[in-house]
Amino acid sequence: MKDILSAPFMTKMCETAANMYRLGWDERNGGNISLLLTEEEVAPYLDTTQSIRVIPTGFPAKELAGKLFLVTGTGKYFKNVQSDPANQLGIIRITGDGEAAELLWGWEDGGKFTSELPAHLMSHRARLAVDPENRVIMHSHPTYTLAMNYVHPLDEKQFTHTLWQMCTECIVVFPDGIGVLPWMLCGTNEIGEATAEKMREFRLVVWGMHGIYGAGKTLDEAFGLIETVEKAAQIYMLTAHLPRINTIQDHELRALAESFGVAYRKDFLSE
Ligand code: 2HA
Ligand code: ZN
Repeated sequence: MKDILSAPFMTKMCETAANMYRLGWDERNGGNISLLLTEEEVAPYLDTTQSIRVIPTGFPAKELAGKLFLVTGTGKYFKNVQSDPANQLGIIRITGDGEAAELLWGWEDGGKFTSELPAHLMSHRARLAVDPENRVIMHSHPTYTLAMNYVHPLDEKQFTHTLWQMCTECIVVFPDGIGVLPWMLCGTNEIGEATAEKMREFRLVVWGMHGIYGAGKTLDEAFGLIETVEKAAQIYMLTAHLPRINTIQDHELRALAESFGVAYRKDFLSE
């Protein structure tokens, strides 16, 4: 077997968590990531028939039975992922009945998956139904995005529109817009179900006054979505209290989306 710490999925996960920490999105144990792995990419590094322990998930995910995920651990700090992956991360396989996770690697100190596993698994299920290539669900607490939650209406049309206006590239990067949930209790099946419902329509979902979820085919795609939202939110927060004398007009946003050929939320622009 090859050294699993050298596997591309592992090094990329560590690099991504390190970048998220460096950008201030994941203080203390804030944030979590799950990456869907294929048997083929794991096989050279791990005997996937060897289960270390079985951990109940607390909800059924039958559609994901047998699937492998690399996941961040509950109570673990993103700050430490790169230097200590075997305690911070785990590779799990969803059991045949969909109600538990077999630990195949990681959490060597007895740890387990993120408390937000319901939101992650339900979101994977929702994204896979619309995009069979989706592999990543990512959650974090980016500073300016969160700040904006306190001073801007938590309405998905208005929230998306404001961010589209903040950087020319926004409508090209997230033409599908941003779903917005009100403040809800985190770590529950309810917020997981609500997130997954939004994920049928959006790759980005704001958890009101908590943080953001991003989905993508790769870690870079999910990261890049959140990074672009955060950049736009930063510009909003740097300018919201100042008189606005210039703005990108809706006809210009439309021209951008048409020129780049992206499927954008036309109903998020005025006529
Ligand atoms: O895992 O971010 O939402 C820590 C969190 C919970
Ligand atoms: Zn959180």
